Amino acid sequence: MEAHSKGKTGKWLALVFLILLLSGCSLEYGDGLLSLPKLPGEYLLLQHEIDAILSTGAVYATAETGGDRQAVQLVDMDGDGEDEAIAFFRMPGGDFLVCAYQRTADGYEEIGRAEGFGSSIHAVHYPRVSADGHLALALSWGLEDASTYGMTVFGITENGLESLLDIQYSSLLVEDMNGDSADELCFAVRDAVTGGYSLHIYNCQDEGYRLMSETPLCVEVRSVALMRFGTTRGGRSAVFVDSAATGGGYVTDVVSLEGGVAVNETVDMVAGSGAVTWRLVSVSSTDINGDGVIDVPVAAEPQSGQETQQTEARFKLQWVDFAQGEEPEPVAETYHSVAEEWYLMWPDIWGGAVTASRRSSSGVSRTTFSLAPDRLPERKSNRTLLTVCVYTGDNRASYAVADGVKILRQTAGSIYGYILPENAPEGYALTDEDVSEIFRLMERDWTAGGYPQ
Ligand SMILES: [Ca+2]
Ligand SMILES: [Ca+2]
Ligand SMILES: [Ca+2]
Repeated sequence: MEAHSKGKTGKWLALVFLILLLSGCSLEYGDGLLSLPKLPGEYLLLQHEIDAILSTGAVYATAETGGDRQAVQLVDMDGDGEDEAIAFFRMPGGDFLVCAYQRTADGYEEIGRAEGFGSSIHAVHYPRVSADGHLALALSWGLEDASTYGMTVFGITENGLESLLDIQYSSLLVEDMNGDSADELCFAVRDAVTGGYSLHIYNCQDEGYRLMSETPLCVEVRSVALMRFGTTRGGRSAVFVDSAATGGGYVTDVVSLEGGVAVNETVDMVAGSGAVTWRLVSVSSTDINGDGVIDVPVAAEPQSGQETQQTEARFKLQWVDFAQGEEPEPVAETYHSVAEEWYLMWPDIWGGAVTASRRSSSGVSRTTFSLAPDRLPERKSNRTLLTVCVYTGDNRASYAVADGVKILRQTAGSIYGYILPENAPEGYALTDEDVSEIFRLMERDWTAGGYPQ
């Protein structure tokens, strides 16, 4: 009886251990258990197959980034409603092994395997390859050159895992760009000889991924920072590619897809320049005014002022909608305090008459918006319109109370408050409602601050 009970306990412990192992490094990020796709029973049925591989000295492997990081993932690859299992291992010697299993009446059987060559599994994607729900397995490999990744896209066929595409790239977006219910793969690729970047769009045809279209990115691209999918002012689907620029600052390429042809809507056709999108500060394209069109942040001051630009001026951005063949359309202005992760939607009533200045002391930073001196000749009048105060450090709560600021937001490490002067210049004054409406935290602060963007 005792022995039986011990055996049972041992089995449960083994189960718990298995779950911990399977959820892999994602546990560290706190979402591992949430994203377990099914009950552990499915994993127990797999155990026999997995044990066979572990017994060769292999260990579980997990992806470094992305939403699909577990060592064992249950995914319906063929759209029949039954999940297949994909398992990742690191073999003795360092190569990676990926195995695919199909559910049978009493367990799982292997239907394919492939070996990987990278120094890590960077990410796992499952692009949809057809409207009927078939998925491919796209494995992104980390390479020794940290700015480049390798990708192998596998289809599951009767012959096992078959390679549909092998490519090296710098940045990737998986998205159905043309609305045919199958995902395109958009790669930013750096030319090893010229150093120039281009965007390559692949789609799945005839059971293979083929290059549908490609177009150069602007000559300023030093490294691609972020790619996102969205809609242009002209209503086209587009990839918005935000990049660090040679010579400093950032640029954006807006690449739309029209009739299967990629068109760069922001590049200067003659010089290949994307200077019209340049800004000094690290702010990404986003739908700043909430109208469904992605807007590109551009320096409010011309680029020629780069060397001498005042700190305050470089934080002012004009948000522009691009459409090929048309004048870019400004839709909003902001003041972005990137290091402090907040921004203001620039009030229309301020126009070009208001400047910003910043002072920092221990644990407090104050950004003051004032009417420019030439707009208010009487010297003694108060020119201040708004001061945004950011408190950090251990004493932040008591400092904020002592200063008598009104609190806007609190995050894990910062308190954001403001002061409105009592005698602000007429015509430019803001109300408390105005301030709470125009003050925002930058999106990347969402996880830390819990601000519902
Ligand atoms: Ca299936
Ligand atoms: Ca598509
Ligand atoms: Ca917009």
